[in-house]
Amino acid sequence: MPKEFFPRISAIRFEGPDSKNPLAFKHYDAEALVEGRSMKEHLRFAVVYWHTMRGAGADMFGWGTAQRTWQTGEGTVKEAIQRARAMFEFVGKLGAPFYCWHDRDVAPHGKTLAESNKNFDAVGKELKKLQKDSGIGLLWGTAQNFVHPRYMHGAATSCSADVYCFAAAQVKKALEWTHELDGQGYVFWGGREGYSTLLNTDLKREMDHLGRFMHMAVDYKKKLGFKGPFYIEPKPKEPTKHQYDSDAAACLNFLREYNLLDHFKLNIETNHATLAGHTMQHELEVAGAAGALGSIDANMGDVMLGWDTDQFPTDLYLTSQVMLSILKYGGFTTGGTNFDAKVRRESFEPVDLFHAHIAGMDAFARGLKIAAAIRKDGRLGKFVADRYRSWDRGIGAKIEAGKATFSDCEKHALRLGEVTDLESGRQELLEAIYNEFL
Ligand code: XLS
Ligand code: NI
Ligand code: NI
Repeated sequence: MPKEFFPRISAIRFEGPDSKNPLAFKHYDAEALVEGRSMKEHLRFAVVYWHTMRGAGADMFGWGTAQRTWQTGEGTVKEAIQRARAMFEFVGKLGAPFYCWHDRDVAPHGKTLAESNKNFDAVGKELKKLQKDSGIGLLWGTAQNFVHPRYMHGAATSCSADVYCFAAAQVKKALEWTHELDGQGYVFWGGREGYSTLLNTDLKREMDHLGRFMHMAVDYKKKLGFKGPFYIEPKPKEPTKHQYDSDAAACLNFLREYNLLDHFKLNIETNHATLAGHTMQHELEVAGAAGALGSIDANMGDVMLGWDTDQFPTDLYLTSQVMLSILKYGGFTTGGTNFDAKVRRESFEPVDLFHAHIAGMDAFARGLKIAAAIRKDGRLGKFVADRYRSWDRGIGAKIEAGKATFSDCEKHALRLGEVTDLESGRQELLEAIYNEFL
C-alpha cells in the first residue's frame, strides 16, 4: 500500500494574485479577514467523498478514465480504509476544513444489511482516527439510498414497505456515524424520491410516507442527542422525472405541511437550482427568506448541456451572487461550501483534482471579496432600500404593520386619483455597477 497518494504535491499555499503557480491559491487566504471574519470561517469549504474519491470518469458512452491509485476495485474494507487515507491526504494538502460522505462511499455494500453495517463500523473507526489526527471535520453525512437496485421505486417513497425499512435502517446507521464523527449536520437528498409515471404512483401516499420518515429521523436524532440540523437538498429531476423535493419552495411547503420546519434547513446546490429553472441566487433567497438557508453544494452546470454536470464553480458572477446572499442572511453557522463537483473525464490525472478544487476555492474567495466590496460601497443596497421607501411611512407602514383594511387602501387611492411618481427599475445601470466590482 503506498504511503502517499499524491507524492509530488505538497500543501497548497496562498501566494497572492500575481502568482503563476498552478498549485497555489491566488485569492483564498484562509486567515485573511473579510467583514471581521476569516475567509476560512466564512467559506467553510468541504470536499466530497463521492466524486473526489469514488468518481472514475465513466459516462454512458465510455468507461472510467481517471487514474486513481487508491481504487483497486476489490470492494473490500481494506480498500475502503486505503481510500480514507487518500481522502485525508487530499483534504489535508488542500487545506479544506471539512469533508462530506454518503455511507456507501466510505464503506462497501455488504451482502446483507448486517454486513453493510459491519463494513461501515470498520471504516467509521478509521475515519474517526483520521479526523482526530488531521483536525479535518465532517460537514455532513448522508445515506446513499439510490444506488442499490432495491431502491428502483424510491426509498422513503417506495411502493414497498420492506424497502422503506431498509432506507430507514440506512439513515439510522448514517445518523449514528454522523453523530460519532461530530458531524455539523445531516443531509437528505431524495435520490429516487419521485416518480417516472403517475400511472403507477399514489403521490399522496408517498408524500405521507416521506413525512413519517422524516419524523422518525427527528425522533432518532433526539434519542442520539445529535445537535446538528437536518438539511433537505432540493433537486427537480434526475434520476426520476419528477422529484418531490423539486426546489426550495416545494421543500419548504413539504416541511410546513408535515410540521417539520423546526428541524430542517435547506442545502442548496447550483446545478439543481438551474435544472429547476431557477438561478442559484433565487433558491438562496427563497431559503433565506424562510430562515432555512443552511448550507450549499457548490458547483455549476453548463448552459449548452441540460443535465447535472456538477462542474467546479469558476464563474465569478455566480460565486459573488452566492456570497451576497450568504452574507445577507448572516453567514454560515453549521453549513458550508461543499464542492459537490467533479472533474471532467478528460481531466483524468490526480493533479486535476487539486487544480479543480483550487479553482473553486479561489472563485469563492473572490466571490466573497466582491460581495463584501459591493456591500461596503452600498450603492446597490441603498437602491433597493430607496425603492421601497413608500412602505416606511404613511399608508405603506400601516399596511406592513397589519393595521390597514381594503377600505383604507381604497380611500388612499381615491385621494391620489392616479399614481404619478413611479421610478425606473434601472436594471442596466445596476448591472453596470455590479460589473465595477468584478
Ligand atoms: C446529486 C446530489 C447528491 C447529494 C448527496 O445530484 O447532489 O450528490 O448532494 O446525496
Ligand atoms: Ni447534484
Ligand atoms: Ni449535492
